[in-house]
This record gives sequence, C-alpha cells and structure tokens, in this order.
Amino acid sequence: MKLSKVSLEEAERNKRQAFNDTPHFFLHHHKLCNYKGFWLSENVVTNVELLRDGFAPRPTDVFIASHPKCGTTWLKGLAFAALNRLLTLNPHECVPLLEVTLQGMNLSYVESMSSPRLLSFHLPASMLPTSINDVFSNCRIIYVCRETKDVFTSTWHFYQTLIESVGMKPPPIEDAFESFCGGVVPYGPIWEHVLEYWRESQQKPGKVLFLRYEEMIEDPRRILRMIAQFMGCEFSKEEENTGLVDKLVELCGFNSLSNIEENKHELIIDGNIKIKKSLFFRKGLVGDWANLLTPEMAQRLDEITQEKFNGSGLNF
Ligand code: PAP
Repeated sequence: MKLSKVSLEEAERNKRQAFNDTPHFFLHHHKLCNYKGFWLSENVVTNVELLRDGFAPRPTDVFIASHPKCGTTWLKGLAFAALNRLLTLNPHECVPLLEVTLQGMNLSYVESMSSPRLLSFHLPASMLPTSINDVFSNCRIIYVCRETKDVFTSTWHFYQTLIESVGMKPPPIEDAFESFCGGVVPYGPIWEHVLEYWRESQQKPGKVLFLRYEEMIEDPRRILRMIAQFMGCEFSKEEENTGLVDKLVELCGFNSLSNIEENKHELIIDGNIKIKKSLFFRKGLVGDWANLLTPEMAQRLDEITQEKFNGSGLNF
C-alpha cells in the first residue's frame, strides 16, 4: 500500500478542520466529527484521507460494506465461507475492517493476504478510495442494510453494554435516539449511507451487490448462493449434492457463531480498544425494536425513513 500522496500531517490538518461543534454526541466516549456529511470518529477521518490516495486494490478484491449493526459480522462469515468453503475464526478476524486496521497493527497483514482478498469498510460509498470505483477496477462490493428501527436497537444495546463494561454511564436512551435521528452516530446518517450504496448497486449491478439483513434471515441459503455467484465462486452441482450450502449456512448461523469457544474471548481492535467478541452476537432477530422503542419513537423513525427513501425505489 502506497501512502505517499497525502502525508499524515496533511491528513491531521484536514481532520482538525473537519471538526466542529457537535450538537450532541451519541456516545460520551466517542468523539465524532462531521466529515463530508457523515459522522466519523477521529482516527477514521485520518485514515479515510490516507486510504483515498494510497490504497492499491487488487482486481480480485471483494469488499464487505455496511453501516454498523446491519449484519456485517454475519455477511463477513457467509462471504468468507463461500470463498473458502469453511469458517474457522470470528468473521471480524477473517475480514479486516480497512479504515480501522490502517492505523492499528494489521496493515502488513492486509498486504500479506493472498488473493482474492476479502476486506471490509463501514465507510459511505462516496468516501471509498477512488481506485476502488475506477472503471478499470474489477473490485466487487457486497453491501448489507437493515431496517432502521432494528439498527438503532442493536446500536443502543451494543454501546450500552460497551460503555458499562468500562465503568461509564450510558446516555439516556432519549438522547441516543435523538442523536440517531439526527444522524449523529458513527458512520451516520444511516439513510444517506444506505442510499449511496443503493444507487451504486442500481447503476453498477455487477460491481455492487445490495443485500438486506431481513432477506438473509428469511432465506440464508439463497443469499449464500447469491454471494458465491457474485464473487465468481458458485457452488458446483457436486457441492450442492453433498449439502455444502446447508453446512456453511449452519456454520455461519447465529447459534453456531455465538456459541463457539473462539467467540467468547476478547477481540482487540485498533490496538487499544478491546471489544468482547460476544458483543457482536446479541439476538439476531428481525423486529426486536418492539422491545425497546415506544410507539412514538417507532413512528418517528418510520417517518424519517419514508421521507429519506421517498422516490429512490428503496423501501422496507
Ligand atoms: P458491527 O457493525 O459492529 O460489525 P453487525 O454485525 O453489523 O455489527 O451487527 C450486529 C447485529 O447482527 C446484532 O444484531 P442484534 O443486536 O439485533 O441482535 C447481532 O446479533 C447480529 N448477528 C451477528 N451474527 C449474526 C448471525 N450469524 N446471524 C444473524 N444475526 C447475527
């Protein structure tokens, strides 16, 4: 990876310019800044600049992209299993998150990965390194989105547990909800994030595969086959006959992944933030928002989603 065009100092300067008075933070411990219309944490802003000019994708690369809490862990597992016909580790360890890895310890690992590489981003499409969107680049992107009320619910539980685990007090849910509705959440606003990839997938269906968490829940076998076909490694008749698709779906399923010993230990991200792997597996259900949101909150999020997606051809 070449990082010569934008120096670290330049990236730092641009990042400082991007910071302004945040109206309210979703998380006490997460300093977010509005960078080109999206709320990102400090280190991610630096890395976007470095990646944008310096990242050299390989034509065979496949990127998993998502707004957080939309089914990333599961999709990483399915894509890795499709490519390798197995899954042995926590999906996050098999598929590195590029904009976080860069500043941490694992860049050399990304470079040493053999092709085809599976990498991931939570970045919006407009912030991907231009080399990935280049017409000459054959890289493919698999994006997963999820119904907004469930995304808020999953996000709330994740950070509540994380904040409490470091001895801090989470914000009142009403404040977190207001933040989310205003888009002030890591990588938010979610609606613009989803729309950017949705439009890309409409314009370039061979390059961007657009998936929904709900359809993964409904028919994971169909989605696994679709992912394999999109990546150019579809299942042979022989593999189908041996029940490989069923086995891989089972291997990546919520119960299987959340119960393996490997996923009960800590996962170290970005050098110093430690997140328990078990935090990535909570309930894995559609509609769990009904156990958290008041009817008013639910209606408010529905209205925002309807308004934002109006005319796009996208709905839930
Ligand atoms: P991330 O962006 O931090 O990586 P992500 O994996 O996108 O998180 O989302 C986590 C959600 O996916 C959790 O949803 P919940 O809070 O509503 O339960 C998690 O339980 C769910 N999840 C993780 N693995 C699976 C799986 N194998 N099958 C179904 N859902 C899953």
